[in-house]
Amino acid sequence: MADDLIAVKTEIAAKAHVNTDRHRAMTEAAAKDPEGFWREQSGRVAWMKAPTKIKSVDFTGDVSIRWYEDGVLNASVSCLDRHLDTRGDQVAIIWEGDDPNSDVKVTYRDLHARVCRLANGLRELGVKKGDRVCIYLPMIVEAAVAMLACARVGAIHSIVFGGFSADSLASRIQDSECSVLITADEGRRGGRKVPLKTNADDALATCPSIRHVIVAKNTGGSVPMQAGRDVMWDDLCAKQPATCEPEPMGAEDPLFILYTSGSTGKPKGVLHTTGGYMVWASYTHELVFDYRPGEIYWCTADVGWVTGHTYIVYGPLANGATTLMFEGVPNYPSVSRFWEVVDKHQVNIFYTAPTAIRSLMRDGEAPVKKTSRASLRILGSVGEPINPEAWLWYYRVVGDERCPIVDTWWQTETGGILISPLPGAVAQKPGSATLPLPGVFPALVDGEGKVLDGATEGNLVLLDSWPGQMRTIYGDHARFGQTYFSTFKGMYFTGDGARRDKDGYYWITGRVDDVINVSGHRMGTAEIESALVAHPKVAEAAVVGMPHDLKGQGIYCYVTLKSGEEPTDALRKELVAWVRKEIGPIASPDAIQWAPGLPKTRSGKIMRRILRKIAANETDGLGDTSTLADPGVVQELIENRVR
Ligand code: 6R9
Repeated sequence: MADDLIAVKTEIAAKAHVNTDRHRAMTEAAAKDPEGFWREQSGRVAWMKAPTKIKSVDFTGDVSIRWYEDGVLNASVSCLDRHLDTRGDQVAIIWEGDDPNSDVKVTYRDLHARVCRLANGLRELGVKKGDRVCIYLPMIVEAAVAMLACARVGAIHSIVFGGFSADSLASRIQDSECSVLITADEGRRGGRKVPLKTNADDALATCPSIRHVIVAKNTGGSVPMQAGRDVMWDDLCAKQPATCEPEPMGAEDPLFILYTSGSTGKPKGVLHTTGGYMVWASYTHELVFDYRPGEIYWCTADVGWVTGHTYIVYGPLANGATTLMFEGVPNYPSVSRFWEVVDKHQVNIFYTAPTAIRSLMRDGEAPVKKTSRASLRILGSVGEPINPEAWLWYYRVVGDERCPIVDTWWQTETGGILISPLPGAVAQKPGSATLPLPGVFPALVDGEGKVLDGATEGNLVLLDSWPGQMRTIYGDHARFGQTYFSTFKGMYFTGDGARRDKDGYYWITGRVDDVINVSGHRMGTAEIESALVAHPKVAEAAVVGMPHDLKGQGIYCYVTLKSGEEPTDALRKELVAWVRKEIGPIASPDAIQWAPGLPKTRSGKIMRRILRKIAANETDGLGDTSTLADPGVVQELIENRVR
């Protein structure tokens, strides 16, 4: 792997919130006096009553995690009210539609009024502190308004990604017994319409807890409305006052639930609370993106994922930023879309996922190079390991070698970024998430939970809490302890494996359930994928273990070629030789299957569980494929399995 350091850029360091010296000082302070450090950082949010108790954490026994527990606040006040005097007329949200000719700008003052109107509407419908409200919306401004309106009245929002099916929506509503659903007539993505209200109606047939449905008008498509249950957003809000008393919330009162899949069982309702989460969102957004007032910041995630929660809505708005919300997709109407939007809105900070970068790489440099991108200052990556090849393309082609890349490692469970370079402080290595943020204490442990020192590889754990950590699985605290704290006693287990190099840099190798063992050699599938993707003809690759008589496990590779490349036997041999050369003979692929498409979740994560089954020829029990973006690719892969 490329271990070359890319030095901190002096022009970034000169003005950065955190330079190398400050990074060191903060890291030391947070380790020496965590109470003092986090007391100081708590000043980032607007408290109705400032906390005097800072931290109370026990990772053993029943597991109890509390931060700022006697503080009182309301998240919507931190995101809106406190900015009105200083930046009421500043744009809070730039909305860019799927259609390149549609955009909208919403100031902090407008956003505050819209949130207050909906909050009053929710109260009129009987929503009280602690009630659960499900949000099933496309990427429109109403999604942010709905989140903040729930926060304003103390309701716990549970967002379900607009690409999820009626069944997935129903099971999430049932699990947390939501009383209100906020949706829209239809969504729009890549020129196509998504029938949200119709899906919602299907889901609600099995959701007796829902008393009211609020329907935002988006496409204007006609949708059935059920009298007594359904109300149009505009009708509900038109009559409401533009101010609304915020509900005083204890720091440990829940802010939201977000469902995420684990390696077993049903999706878990990850629960985040108010005070610690808000401090974490603000702290990490400012430090990692080096956010400065006046800058335009764009995270391409969907609010249906945790990245959208923390880095489109709560973090940026808490910091008074201008945050861009994008309804569309990277390749519509053309593969230049991202960069055209960057130029159109003069985006300074751009945060996306490796899967998007890799797919755009397939089309070469020209669609990028025809745009200016001169406004860009910092680039970010999140969601999966970014292979050095994609990292370097992002760095050279998109950022013109001018913009540092922050490769941010974190999880739904962690609430916000834990491991990432700070652009003014940490030299980068392509493919490494580098160092923990000040106040984060990762470690690598062996299979028995023994902490390993120095340059090594192991299971990634966190030895102590941070304010943004999840507090429980909604309705199942026992499962919380079982899932995260029982594998290694007294530590939070991430489920990821990582390598740490001689400079203390972390290289996330992927979920440990993706680790394969070939003839006693442990290998990260991400490592082999990264080698494959480094080949000039390969666009994307997914690697899984398969049963092998001699070696225990063999290496099975699914390879998507770049447009125009021919899948030949000669190329297959070339790729085997290539991987042997890149990693070593132990990493010699046993099978390479040409894959026109890979089974991905709608958030772009490859579903390796399915690929492992196909490789193992266990295609009878493929399990739930309902969360796939395109279930059709699975059949294609089964038919062309390599024997
Ligand atoms: C934020 C988010 C979490 C899992 C995580 C890890 C992978 C995320 C990564 C990364 C390597 C990064 N992951 N960021 N792996 N480098 N920068 O994606 O949350 O959807 O819960 O996924 O994603 O495997 O454990 P979530």
